[in-house]
Amino acid sequence: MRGERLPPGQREAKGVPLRQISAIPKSDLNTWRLEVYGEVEKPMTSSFEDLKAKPSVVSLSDFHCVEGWSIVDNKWEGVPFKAVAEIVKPKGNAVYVTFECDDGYTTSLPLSELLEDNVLLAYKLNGKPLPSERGGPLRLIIPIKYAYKSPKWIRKIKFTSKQELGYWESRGYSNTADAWKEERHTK
Ligand SMILES: Nc1nc2c(c(=O)[nH]1)N[C@H]1C(S)=C(S)[C@@H](COP(=O)(O)O)O[C@H]1N2
Ligand SMILES: [Mo]
Repeated sequence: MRGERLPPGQREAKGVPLRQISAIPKSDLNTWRLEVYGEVEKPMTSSFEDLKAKPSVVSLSDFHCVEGWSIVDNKWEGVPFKAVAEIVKPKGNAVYVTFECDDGYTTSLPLSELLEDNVLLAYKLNGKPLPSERGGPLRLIIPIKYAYKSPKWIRKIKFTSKQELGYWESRGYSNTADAWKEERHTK
């Protein structure tokens, strides 16, 4: 129900829980590069400086883990995903996008859902540089989905014609993961 503050079955978290499949990766911003490739006309490699020079937006949203906790009122700041899509020019057969992260984590989403205004490649949280434990230097934020669709430590973004199943999605978690429809597990 959209009238409720939190999606069904969610409670406000105490503190800020962290979730990752292994150790928190550290990276050197001077040598860090984001690679955008796959089914695109203009593959791109960006330094952190290049990304920060692009027009940024601020988006306030709540954050929902499939385990049942939510963190409300997060002020994320970064580059809208659709701005990156406009630069790399997806080919006609690019229908999905896979995110590849420094810890080996992966997740994927339909390109159409990534083009919504509130989907960000975020590098700031609540006015400060995104801390490494929260996914810095760069994470995706897609507020409508459970948080396993918001990958931390993104290093590569791959446009694909077929959907590649992500880490949790290949372990029984929903591939659509809409928090408001309570899509937690594979049916
Ligand atoms: N790279 C990476 N991103 C990830 C994960 C992960 O293990 N590795 N876990 C996901 C899950 S299950 C959740 S709940 C959120 C947790 O984000 P937080 O640590 O900022 O609270 O990150 C998501 N993104
Ligand atoms: Mo999660």
